[in-house]
Amino acid sequence: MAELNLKHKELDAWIKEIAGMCKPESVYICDGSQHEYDRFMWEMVESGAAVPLNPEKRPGCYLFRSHPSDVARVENRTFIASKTKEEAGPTNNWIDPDELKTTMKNLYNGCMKGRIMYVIPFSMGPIGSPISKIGVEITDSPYVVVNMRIMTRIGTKVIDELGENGEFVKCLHSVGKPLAPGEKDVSWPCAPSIDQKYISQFPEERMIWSYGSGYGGNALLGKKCFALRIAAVQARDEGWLAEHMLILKLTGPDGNFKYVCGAFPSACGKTNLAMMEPTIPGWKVETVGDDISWMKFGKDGRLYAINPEAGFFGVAPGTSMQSNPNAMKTIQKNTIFTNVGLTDDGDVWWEGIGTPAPDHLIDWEGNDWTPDCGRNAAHPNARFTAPAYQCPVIAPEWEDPAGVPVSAILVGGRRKTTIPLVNGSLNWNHGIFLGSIMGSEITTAAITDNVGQVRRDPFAMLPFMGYHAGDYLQHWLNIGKKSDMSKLPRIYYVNWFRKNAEGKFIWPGYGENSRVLKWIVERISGTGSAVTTPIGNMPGIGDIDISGLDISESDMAELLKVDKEAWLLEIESIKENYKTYGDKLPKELAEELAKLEIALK
Ligand code: O2Y
Ligand code: MN
Repeated sequence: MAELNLKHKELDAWIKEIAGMCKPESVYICDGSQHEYDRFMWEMVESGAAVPLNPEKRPGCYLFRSHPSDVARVENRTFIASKTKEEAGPTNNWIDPDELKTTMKNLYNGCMKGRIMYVIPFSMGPIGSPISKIGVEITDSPYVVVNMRIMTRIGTKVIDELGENGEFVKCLHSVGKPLAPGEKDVSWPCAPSIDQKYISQFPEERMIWSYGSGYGGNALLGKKCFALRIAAVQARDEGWLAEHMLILKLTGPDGNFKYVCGAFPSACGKTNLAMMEPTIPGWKVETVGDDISWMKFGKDGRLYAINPEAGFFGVAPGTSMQSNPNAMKTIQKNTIFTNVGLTDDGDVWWEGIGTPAPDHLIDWEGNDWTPDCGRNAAHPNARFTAPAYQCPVIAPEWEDPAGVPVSAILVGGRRKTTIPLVNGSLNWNHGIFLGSIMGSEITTAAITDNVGQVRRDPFAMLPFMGYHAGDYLQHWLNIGKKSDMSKLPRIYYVNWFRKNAEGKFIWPGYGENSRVLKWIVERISGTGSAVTTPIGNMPGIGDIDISGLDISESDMAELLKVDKEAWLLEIESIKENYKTYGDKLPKELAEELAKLEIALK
């Protein structure tokens, strides 16, 4: 510790304080170099934590297998420790911050014994952009370091950007598995029981403490913890938006382009949409981001978005050359795979990859696997971590520090009935209303009692709002009040997942979704037509370009129908959901709901 003497005194003092509490064997400040990354990878290969993949098939790629108890974000162990329970609201787990700190300090005390404490200075967004923010993650996991190097911009250049007193978010992480003298490490250390895991956000202090898990969103603290939960609070206080949205660039045959953001809950094909290959001739989609969008006002009064991340942490199962060819090309090299199958020739395989299952492989738990063994080769939440610059359709301006001007925001969910293929908002408040009611039908067998019910997930932010959900929606409404509404993005509610009476999807989805994007761009550009309905501005039959698509007129009519009976039931369900907000339900949203009911009757 004696050699540590950073010119940023607050950072220097914090590192020393954490080292004093966690008692690591040594402290290492990451410089972010390729050499450093390669060294950590090889150390993990040597220790048995990582498997290098066949360099002829997947150059620069590695496979990790997590502990079977540590495979996904743990929402029931995720806490918003604001000063009062009221500030965290009804949709977050709240613990008094002092009580939580006492509990966690006990866990942190000596938790890094026998391990190296890595200090990762990182920037969310291009270094130096007025929209970017800096964090420093302290962790005892080298797996976290290598993933953070792909997912964010890390190292000495970030320390330089911080200067002597730059602002940063303190992010502390430990896998929660100290080593006794001489004890051999396991390949995926983590806390032994679920109730020892804590993913804690302290919004007022802009601070994150994570303990016990080494996986994804629990451990890569720049992503959900900072870029959404803490940034949402910063955005509220500073007048901008930190959202769970993809950002894409859509260019038409005339060369004109628009930027579109999109909020979707999980299992709606968000990464696929962000990298989509349009089926309509002459149209092109390029990716700016696949998961998170930070939007701030430019001098011209428009909202400009950056992708605060530098990589993709995508779900592997289901990703194929058919569902997402550009993701498949992105992960060809320099990619970290977690919890996928390992083929006998050193490649990866997962369910839904689009190639036949090999006769034998090693599954995500490290066991022999054959197609008839009755188990999955990959965990359903297996992931790839890949650099965004490797994406063949990354937009050239994806790292523009000024961000990209947003013309439209999509909101959507997975709904087999009621919600049409696309519905345009009537105005800003109506758009926020659409964002507030979005969600997906519950399909998981884990929640059998509720199968078929809608889990409302406003702007896909339910697990990521760092404060009261009612205040969050009010912030969106206030953004409208403070600005020239004519310059704000238009909001569209889309639903790719309508089913017919036989239970089959009516709309083909994937690249065909470009037909809906085309209509949206035509609307924003003032050339597309629409009909005003009780629920919003919708395409009339014939307004969506279906040339070359094998879909009947009656199916299109079904996709674009306003099903009055179903909407009246929907209204009852929305009313029920709105009760969650108590007296924090924004009055503008109650008014929108009342207007909708009147319009439908
Ligand atoms: O399971 C995890 O820890 C990852 S969660 C995740 C990863 C990438 C993008 N989105 C998500 C999410 O939960 O929304
Ligand atoms: Mn996400």
